[in-house]
Amino acid sequence: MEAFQLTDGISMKEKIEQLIQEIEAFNPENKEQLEQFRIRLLSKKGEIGVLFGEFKSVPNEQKREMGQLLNVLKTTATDRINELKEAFETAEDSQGSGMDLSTPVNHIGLGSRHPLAVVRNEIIDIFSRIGFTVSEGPEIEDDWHNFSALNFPPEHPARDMQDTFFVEKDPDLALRTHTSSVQVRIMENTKPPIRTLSPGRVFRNEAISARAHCIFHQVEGLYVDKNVSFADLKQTLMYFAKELFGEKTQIRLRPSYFPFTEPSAEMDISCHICGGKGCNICKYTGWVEILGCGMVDPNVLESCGIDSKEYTGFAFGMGIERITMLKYQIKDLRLFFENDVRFLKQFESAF
Ligand code: 2NL
Repeated sequence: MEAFQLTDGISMKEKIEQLIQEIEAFNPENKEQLEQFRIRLLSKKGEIGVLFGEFKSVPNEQKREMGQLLNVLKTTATDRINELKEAFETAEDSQGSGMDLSTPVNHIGLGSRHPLAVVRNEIIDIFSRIGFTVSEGPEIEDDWHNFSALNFPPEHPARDMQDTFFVEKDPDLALRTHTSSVQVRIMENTKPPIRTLSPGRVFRNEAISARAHCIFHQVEGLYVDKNVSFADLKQTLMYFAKELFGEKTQIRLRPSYFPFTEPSAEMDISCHICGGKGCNICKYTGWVEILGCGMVDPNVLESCGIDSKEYTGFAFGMGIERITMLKYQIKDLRLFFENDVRFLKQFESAF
């Protein structure tokens, strides 16, 4: 049987074999040559397309063989062209695009600790030297741990929506307004002696200003044991004040009131800026207030399952923002929360 002839005088089989050979030997110098080759063979009116077009004229008895050959031709062309294209692209990625692999990476500046973290860690260090350990608890609290166990009367203003962020009502869940709630949890599940420090974030519904924010940070301390006295409280806080503000620091306690302590006091330190002579930091009084404290109210001990006839305790609480502002003479509380690097950079040497 005679082979099917094409119009240019050679058989279709020969033409296909020629093309396969040419494809296998094809080695373009660049992407443009490769693209020309692809258009010549594989575009709509390309040579392979034309051959497929002529397939309908192939005699029936040769259709099977020609069909197979045509398919081999098409896959050989497609595979070879894709393979060459990929090789050009890989070469471009590693050098052709003008990228210099020896260029140093962008310098990422070293960060520094936030001033609030620096001061919090300093406070933790001071108290850990006299046996206090750090405790933590949830930021969303129930009414018992935030208020009731701490002797807050039912009509206390802090229980009002005006002052506290409630998450749910009946049963109440709120963002904790102090970290005393952590210490309630500790007392509930620890047998005294207890010496614990609870640093953390607390929340109050306040208008934001230079002196107030709805989020701030506290450190509270609690010591419960047999025979803990007000003298122990005073001595502990004097040690703390001298460690944090310097050996020459004096303290004084003024009577105050908290629902959870009795008696209660506010502690001032002698002004570390003017040494007591009077300046605008201490408002010309020579003293600055730094914390609140007192003897744990027996009702609180009992609420937490501690026998108030056997045990006594003292507690204190301070705002970390306030202490940090005093220590570094920061005038506006909002600076702590803006994360402006120009502010944060000023504390690079603080630790
Ligand atoms: C302040 C005053 C204070 C306490 C916190 C406390 C905790 C328990 C029992 C009794 Cl579990 N008291 N904490 C006591 C007195 C004062 O904080 O001005 N904070 C910023």
